[in-house]
Formats: sequence, C-alpha cells, structure tokens
Amino acid sequence: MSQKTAITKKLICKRPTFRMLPLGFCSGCHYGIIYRLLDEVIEEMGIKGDAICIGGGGCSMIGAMAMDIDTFGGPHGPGTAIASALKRVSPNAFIFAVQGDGEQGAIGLGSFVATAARGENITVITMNNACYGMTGGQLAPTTLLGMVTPTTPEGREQVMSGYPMHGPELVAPLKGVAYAARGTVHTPANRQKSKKMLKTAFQKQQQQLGFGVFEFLSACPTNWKISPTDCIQFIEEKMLPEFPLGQFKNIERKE
Ligand SMILES: Cc1ncc(C[n+]2csc(CCOP(=O)(O)OP(=O)(O)O)c2C)c(N)n1
Ligand code: SF4
Repeated sequence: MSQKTAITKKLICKRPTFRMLPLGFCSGCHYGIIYRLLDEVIEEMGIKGDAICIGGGGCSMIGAMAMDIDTFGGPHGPGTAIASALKRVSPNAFIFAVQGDGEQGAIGLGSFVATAARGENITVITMNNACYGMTGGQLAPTTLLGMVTPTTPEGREQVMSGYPMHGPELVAPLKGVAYAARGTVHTPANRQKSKKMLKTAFQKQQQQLGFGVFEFLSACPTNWKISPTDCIQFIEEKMLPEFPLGQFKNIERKE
C-alpha cells in the first residue's frame, strides 16, 4: 500500500473578482502586476464601491480605464489637482490618482507638490519606469544618469539634463504629507512588500491623515530595448542604487 503524503496548501493570493477588460501592456511590462496589486488591495479593503481612480496621459492610463470602478480620464499632468477637486466635492469617496513618472515630475510637478503641501486627503500612485513610456521612451525627470533615450542618445548627463528626480523623497518633508514610500514588483518578495506598503498608503486616506504617495519602480522592456529578464537585472543593478525602497514618511496622527 502506497503511503500518502499530506500536502498543506496555503493561499498566498487569489484572482481579484473585478476587472472589466484585459490589460493591453507590452510583454514584460510591470504595469500589469502593479494593477493586479491595486485590484487586490481595493478588494481586500472593501473600498470598491467608494473608489474613484484618476488616470493621466501615458501607459498607466490603460490599466486605470480597465478597472471596474469609477474612473476619471484626466489630461497628462494635472491628475493630483483633479483628485483634490473630486475629494473636496465627494469627501466620502476614496480618491487615488495614477501617474507616470514623466507626468508627475515634469508637466504635473507643480500640481503634485502643491497638492502634497496642501495636505489633500488623497493617494497618488506613481509608475517609475525612468522614461516617457507611451511616447517612445524619451528622457523623463527620473531617467538615470548615463541612460540612453531617444532624446539623450549619448546617455543622460547632468550638465545638460540635470539629476534624476525622486518624487516621494521630494514631498516627504512637507507637513501635509502623511505617507511617502517606494516599492518594486520585480521579485515575488518585493511584490508582497509593496502590497503591504500600498495598503498602508491607502489606509492613511481612510484615517484622514493627509496626502499619500507610493511609487512603484517598473520595467519598460519596449523602450529600454532589453528583454523582460534583463529588465529585472536592470532594476536590481541600476534602479535600486538610485531609487531606494522603503518608507520615507509614515505618520500615525496629524500634528
Ligand atoms: C498636455 C500633454 N502633453 C503631452 C502629451 C503627450 N504625452 C502623452 S503620454 C506622455 C508621456 C508619458 O510618460 P509618463 O508620464 O512617464 O507615463 P508612462 O507612459 O511611462 O506610463 C506624453 C508626453 C499629452 N498627451 N498631453
Ligand atoms: S511602453 Fe513601456 S510602460 Fe508602456 S506598456 Fe509598453 S513596456 Fe509598459
């Protein structure tokens, strides 16, 4: 008689029950994983009925528009201003804006910093792929020094294009900011850590503590022109030294 081995199964994550459309991201893009995390967190927190997502211009918009929640398709740049207005007229709604790093750090920078300084009770999710993804990979404020893009064919150099910008660290010292952090999804362990931080960022809004920002590092194989596997190595070796992971601010109560 064969001996049966008992197998204990532990559910680590399950498929979210809502998503209207399939996601049309390039193969190897991390945006799909990030949206999956957003789906999971929204479902686990039970905020689906109250949530409104503001998408901007850029690839991140593709995922925002495919969520089965209320969405607002804002123009490229002022997503945080739109989110502020929506929160003021619907204070009981759960408002989050999704922005590309290009959008947030360039055309939308004034709005991003002003919204943080005002301490608007909203959450901003940033997708940092170190370039303007949708329009062909041009230089963004987050592009790494030495990184080749169509607008920096010799690689970004500081004298002409400045240093890379760090969104969460930039606004963390402002009094209106309740939460500022960065994560990545390029390994399963980091995916789980990021999920935890994303949930914390969302909880700050529920607790009415003020502005929250959570930045995801994300691969863009199409514009980086390397394979999805090499993208993981690129994040590990090039992005992490420039963009440290973790929480830069996490307040428990307002001053
Ligand atoms: C006002 C305005 N300026 C410029 C554009 C063109 N545009 C569309 S997407 C984009 C860049 C997107 O890059 P990023 O914000 O980093 O988002 P990603 O595509 O990488 O997610 C630009 C410049 C636009 N749609 N509207
Ligand atoms: S262009 Fe880059 S960011 Fe946009 S969907 Fe493709 S891989 Fe993702």
